[in-house]
Amino acid sequence: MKPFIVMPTYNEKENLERIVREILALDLGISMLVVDDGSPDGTGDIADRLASELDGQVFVEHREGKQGLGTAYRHGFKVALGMGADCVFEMDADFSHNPEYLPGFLEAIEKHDVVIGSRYVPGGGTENWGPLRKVISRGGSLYARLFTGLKVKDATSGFRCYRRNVLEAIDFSRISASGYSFQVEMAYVCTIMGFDVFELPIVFVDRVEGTSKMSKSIVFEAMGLVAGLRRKYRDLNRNQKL
Ligand SMILES: Nc1nc2c(ncn2[C@@H]2O[C@H](COP(=O)(O)OP(=O)(O)O)[C@@H](O)[C@H]2O)c(=O)[nH]1
Ligand SMILES: [Mg+2]
Repeated sequence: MKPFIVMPTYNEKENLERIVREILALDLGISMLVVDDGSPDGTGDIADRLASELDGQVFVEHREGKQGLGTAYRHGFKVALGMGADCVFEMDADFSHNPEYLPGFLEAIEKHDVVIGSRYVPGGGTENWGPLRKVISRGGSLYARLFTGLKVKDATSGFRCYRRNVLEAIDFSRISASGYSFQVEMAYVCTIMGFDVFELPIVFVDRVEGTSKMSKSIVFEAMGLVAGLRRKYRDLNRNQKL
């Protein structure tokens, strides 16, 4: 197994070094690919320093200006596959996604095509979130399930792992979401294509350092896009390449 973590960053100078070192200290043979969108706070320089110190374990892609989470992942997947990844993780830099879950993900991805860290299955949950963020997340998951018929309970979760063959089967030029709705679109496409999507319970902890990039426009993009998913992919059948 050659696992890669794609970690998008935008202004994560307080978190990046610590999370990278914590993940590598687990000694799971995981490589890390940071995709930084020209963070004004210098996160990209920290990533470069880590990449040269931890040569062969940490890699960096720099993009110009904030282009959204979805496009950062699309770019990162392509690069990680090009480097020979067998499975690719999505993971935030802000410690909301606890590195201690990584061994459980690696075990689960041996048996499933996609593993989603889920707050809304038994054993999962959230910590330190205010009431508004809870409502947005719960409401978002429910909204996604109602509009798309998805069985996945936490379709907006951004802590995931995909097997290589799943990412290779998807034509990313068709995935339109640039922001967080990317997660819902990916969960939907994977399900319709007949991949085995497994939800692993996780407790999501709100970030302590730095600030969230969630915004009203991201929520609105997500609502519109999710509502149109069924129609957009009505030609897509099980076991068919996208
Ligand atoms: N490269 C890149 N990373 C982003 C962008 N937006 C958010 N991120 C990163 O994506 C992860 C999740 O974002 P975050 O603000 O924590 O979202 P929240 O947890 O939903 O509040 C963090 O590591 C962010 O630094 C973006 O436009 N480009
Ligand atoms: Mg976060």
